[in-house]
Amino acid sequence: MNIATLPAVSTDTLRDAILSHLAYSFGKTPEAAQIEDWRMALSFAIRDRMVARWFEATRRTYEAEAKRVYYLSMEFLIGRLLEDGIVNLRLQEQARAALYDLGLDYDAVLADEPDAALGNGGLGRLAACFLESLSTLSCPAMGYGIRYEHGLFRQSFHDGRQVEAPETWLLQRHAWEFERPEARYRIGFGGQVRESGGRAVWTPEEEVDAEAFDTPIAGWQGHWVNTLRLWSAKAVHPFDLTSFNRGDFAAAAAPEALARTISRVLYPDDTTEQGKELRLKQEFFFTAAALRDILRRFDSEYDDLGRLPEKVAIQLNDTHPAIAGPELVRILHDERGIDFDTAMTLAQGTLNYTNHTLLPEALESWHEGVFGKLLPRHLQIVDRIDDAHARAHPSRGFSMRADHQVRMGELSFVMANRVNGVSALHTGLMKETVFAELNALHPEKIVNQTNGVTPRRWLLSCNPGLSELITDTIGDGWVADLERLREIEPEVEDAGWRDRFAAAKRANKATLSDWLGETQGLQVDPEAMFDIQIKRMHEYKRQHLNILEAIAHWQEIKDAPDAGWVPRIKIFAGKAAPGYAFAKDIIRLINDVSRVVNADQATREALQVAFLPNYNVTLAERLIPAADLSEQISTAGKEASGTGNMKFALNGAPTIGTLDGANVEIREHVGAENFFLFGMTAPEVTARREVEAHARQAIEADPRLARALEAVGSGVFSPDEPDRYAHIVENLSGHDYFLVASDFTDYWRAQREVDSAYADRDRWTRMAALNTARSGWFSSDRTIRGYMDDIWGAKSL
Ligand code: 26W
Repeated sequence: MNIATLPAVSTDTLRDAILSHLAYSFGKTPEAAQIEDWRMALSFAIRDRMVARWFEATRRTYEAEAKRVYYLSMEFLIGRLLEDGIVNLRLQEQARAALYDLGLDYDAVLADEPDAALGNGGLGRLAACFLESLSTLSCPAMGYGIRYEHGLFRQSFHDGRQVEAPETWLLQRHAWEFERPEARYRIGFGGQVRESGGRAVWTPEEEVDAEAFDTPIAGWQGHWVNTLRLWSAKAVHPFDLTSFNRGDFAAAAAPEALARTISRVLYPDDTTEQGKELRLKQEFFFTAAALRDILRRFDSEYDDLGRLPEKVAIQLNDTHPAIAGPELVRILHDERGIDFDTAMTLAQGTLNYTNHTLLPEALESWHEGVFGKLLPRHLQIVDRIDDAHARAHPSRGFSMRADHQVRMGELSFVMANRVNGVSALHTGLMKETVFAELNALHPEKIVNQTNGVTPRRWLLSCNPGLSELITDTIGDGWVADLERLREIEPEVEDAGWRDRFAAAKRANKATLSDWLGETQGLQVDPEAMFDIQIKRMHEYKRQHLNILEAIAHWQEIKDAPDAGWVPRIKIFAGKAAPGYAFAKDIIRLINDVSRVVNADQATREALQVAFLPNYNVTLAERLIPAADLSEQISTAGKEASGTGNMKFALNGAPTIGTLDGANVEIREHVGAENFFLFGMTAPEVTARREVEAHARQAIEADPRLARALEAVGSGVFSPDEPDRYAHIVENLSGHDYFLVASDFTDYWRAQREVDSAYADRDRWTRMAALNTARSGWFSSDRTIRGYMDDIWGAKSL
């Protein structure tokens, strides 16, 4: 079968395929079918058209003895897969028409699919975008992760407070996985290590099986299909009949329940490592299973482990799979008999590590007690790795084993061939801060790979209106070569074209307004400016700076209601880690402000505030195309990159932001005149922290800020509990580590510039269109090409 053209699929063919799956795969007649049955039947019909290419990709990779890329990640924030499959196979028209013929609404069938929420935020979504780009670039690759039974918790609000509930995606049938009972590996924990015959022999005391579930990941045009292999934990002996026979049913079921715990639920923390043993168990479980699977495949092709670095590139998505270093050395040395130094060198030639955060509390380090109890042999190997590195670098001043800890950042760095940051600023800060000494010892190791996002999901699929205009203007080559968006730039000078651009945005805003009305009871004027901040809740992301500006804005509107304010709706969405009280209080404050401001008849035409519950990939796809303003307001030096910022720019929403993470590069690409910059730079942030009472000073210098804080502190938004937010005001007037007070005045200034720019519709449309035209570089295809060339040495087939 030649790979060139996909067999054309007509509406009739697809409709018949849906009907046959409905009957033969789900045993349903059209009359009896539920919406889920139709969704599953359509999904199977689409999946069928991926399978041939999947087999082809596997066969060609073996045939070419190609170097393989393995992406190890604790998180894959996939979202929905049906529309992504339809869009990548270019079957929208046929799918929509086929369902229409069957009396079904395309959007309603798609909306029945639950999100695969197997991630917390940026790191997990990046992994999902990377897999799609790896397939689009026909790069032989596999993702390895955990098949959590429960993804990121469902968020709802009770009296404005976040309430968490278990996420239950697997309660509905899942069309996008193939169970692989034959791909099953025994994973051990705990136990003893003893010497025999000059070799260390580890005898685990607890064992669990890792069973594979494969998901096909199709790229653009479905030319190539790679595999995402997720491991599910299964009991070695699932049922204890003896206990059952003596009536102890709980004991009988215990083994199965205990084993399942390992892949039961995603840890909902995205910045603070909890040091929980189960988390380390999860990290070792999927990493060890992945290495087993990788070496089984390698052994099936090659008989010289010396070629491992030549044929295999493993990417560690942050330190979460860092145990891969010691585990690979253990297998090569303890099991395969390769001497320690060679085993270490082979591992170092195969592994690479991406750092996604500089937040000290997010850098994983395990107490040697917890680590040694669970992984006694690995602790010994970490010590030998640390000793070997110390011997090679006697002048070094650090140890990965300081203070009875196992520091996973340093371990990953030492065991990696290449270490990369995720934006130019972040990579620079890595060299100056957390990895300064290691960078000095290994100046060649750290490289930058600025993040990217897949244009298929984040433009073509979620914004068909704008995509159509672009394709009408420059053809559809941009979908696989996003920097071709530059070709629309000359059209921006044409008033007619600008009108079509504005009309596409306007239509998206009308669609969102209808949805906000139907689902949130919000009456929103699509003419108003849609000002959106959507991301995980965290102090460094400064959602509290945003709501403080909203409060000051509201107060100013009340002072001068007829001052010709630009109507604006501030939309927030984002989850807080369940244990992160301050972030949860910011959510509650925003909901309290929203209640008061939206009920204020005098001001509600000019300003509304809304916090949408249960932010996830699908909600992002609904909000971003309708955005006018992208809020990227983190304290400079704290957001490693950001990827939402890229999605907004691509969808024609200018940014108000600081010089942080990839904002710096977005501003360079779109032009300073198309970016609303404010705030201190990273070096200024460091200097400002040294200033005595910096927050108090800022508040005294800005009566607008003082007044807004006063309102929060005195209970204007919590009349039934006036001091509900006293601790937030105290923090922002005192320690204010993230410099909300010090950046407020400039943020206010920038927001007023946004108002005047938005009021000049033609100027705004130009800025918005130029953001789209000049953001092509932020495609994850460009990012993956960088990894292939600079880190993996992998080729497209
Ligand atoms: C141990 C708990 C934990 C879990 C996840 C700590 C840290 C994480 C992630 C590294 C947090 C994360 O998602 N980082 C984000 O990664 C994105 C992709 O590179 C960046 O764009 C964001 O700036 C960064 O915050």
